Amino acid sequence: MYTPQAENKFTFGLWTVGNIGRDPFGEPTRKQLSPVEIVHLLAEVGAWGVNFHDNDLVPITATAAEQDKIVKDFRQALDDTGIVVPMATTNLFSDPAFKDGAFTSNDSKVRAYALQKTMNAIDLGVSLGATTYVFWGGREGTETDAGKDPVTAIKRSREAMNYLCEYVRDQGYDLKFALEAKPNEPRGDIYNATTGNMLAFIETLDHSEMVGVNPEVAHEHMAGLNFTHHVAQAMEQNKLFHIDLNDQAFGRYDQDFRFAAVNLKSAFFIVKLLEDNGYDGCKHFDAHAYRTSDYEDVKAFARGCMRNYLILKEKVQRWNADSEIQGLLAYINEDDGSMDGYMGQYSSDKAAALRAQTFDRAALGERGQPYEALDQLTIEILLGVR
Ligand code: GCO
Ligand code: MN
Ligand code: MN
Repeated sequence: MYTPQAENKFTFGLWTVGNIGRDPFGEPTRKQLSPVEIVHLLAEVGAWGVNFHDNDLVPITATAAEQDKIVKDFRQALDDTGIVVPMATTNLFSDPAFKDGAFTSNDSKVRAYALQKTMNAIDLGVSLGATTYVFWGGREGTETDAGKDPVTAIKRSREAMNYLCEYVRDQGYDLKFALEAKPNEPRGDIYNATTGNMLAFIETLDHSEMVGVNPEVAHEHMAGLNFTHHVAQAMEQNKLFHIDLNDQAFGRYDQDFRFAAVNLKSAFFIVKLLEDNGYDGCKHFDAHAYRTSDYEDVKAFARGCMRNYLILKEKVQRWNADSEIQGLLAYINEDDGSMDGYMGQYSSDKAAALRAQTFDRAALGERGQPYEALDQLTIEILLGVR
C-alpha cells in the first residue's frame, strides 16, 4: 500500500540524493556519486523520475566530447532502469559569474551569458525528455538595495522570461516553465520572494500561458507563510506546474528536510489539497538527507519522503470517509439556499433586494463552529487512533 508506483510521479533531483553533506561550516561527509550511480539508487528505492541542473549532469568545465560521453552514459542508465526525466533546470547560482544574479545582474554580459547558458540547458533537458523547466533565481536578489534597482530587476526578469519563452516556441519544444520563489538564502533577499509574487509576475509575461509555478514547502515556511494556501492559489489559477516537497522548521535556515519530517499536520493538508483536487503533475522531493547520513541512510531518507506521502494520502482517504468528520463538515457548510437570490452574479435587482433584507447580526455572531472537534478528529487520524 505504501509502495511507490509510477502513477505517483515521485521524482528527486540529482542534487537531492546526490547531496554530499557540505554546509557553510563543514566539508562533505559523503563521497560524490556519479549521475549514473544516482539513477540506479533512485531505481532501487522506487522513484519514478530524476531531475537535474545542467551542471549536476555536465560539469561547467566539460568539453563537448566529455558532455557527449556523460549524456550517453546517463541515457543508458535511464534506459536500464526505466527512470524518466520530467524536469530540468539551470544552475545560475554556483559560479562566481552569477554572484550578483543572472537575469537581474547589473552586468549586461552576465545577463547575456545567463540566457545563453539557459538555452543550452533547455536543449539538454528537452533532449532527455523534460517537459517542465524550472527557474529558481537563487542569486537574483541583494544584500543592499543601494546596489540594484528593484524595479529594474523586475523588468530584467520579465525580459529574460519573455526571451526564453520565445526561444522555446522558436524551437517548437513541448516545454512549460515553472517559477520557484524563495524569500532569502543564498541572497539576503531574493526578488519575487513568495509563490504569490510569482503568480502576479507571471500575468505580466508575453506568454503567460506557458509559465506556472513550482512552490516549495520550505520556502513558504521560511517566510512564515501557509504553504497550502499558496499552492491552492496556484491550483485555482491552473498554475501549479510542478511542486517541491520537503519540510522546514519555521524561522530556521533553509533545511530541506525529508517530506513531513517536521510539520506533520501541514504536510497532511498539502497532500489533501493535491489529492482532493486531482493534481497529477510531478511530486518532486527537493530535500536531502542529514549531514550525518551515509548512503544507506540516504536511501532511508528517499524512501521516507515517498512513504510519508503515501501514508498521508491514506490518511486523507480515511479523513474523507470518516462519517463523524463528514457530519461536522455538513453542519459547518449548511446552507438553506435562502440567500441565493441576493448573491452570486451581480445585478441591480439583486443588490436592491439585498439592501432591503434585514439580518439578525447578534444571531449570526452567536453561531459557533465546531472546529476544535474537527481538528481533534484530524489529529486522531494523524496519530493513528482513528
Ligand atoms: C533551494 C532550491 C533549489 C531549486 C533547484 C531547482 O532552495 O536550493 O529549492 O533546490 O529547487 O535549484 O531549481
Ligand atoms: Mn529549497
Ligand atoms: Mn526547490
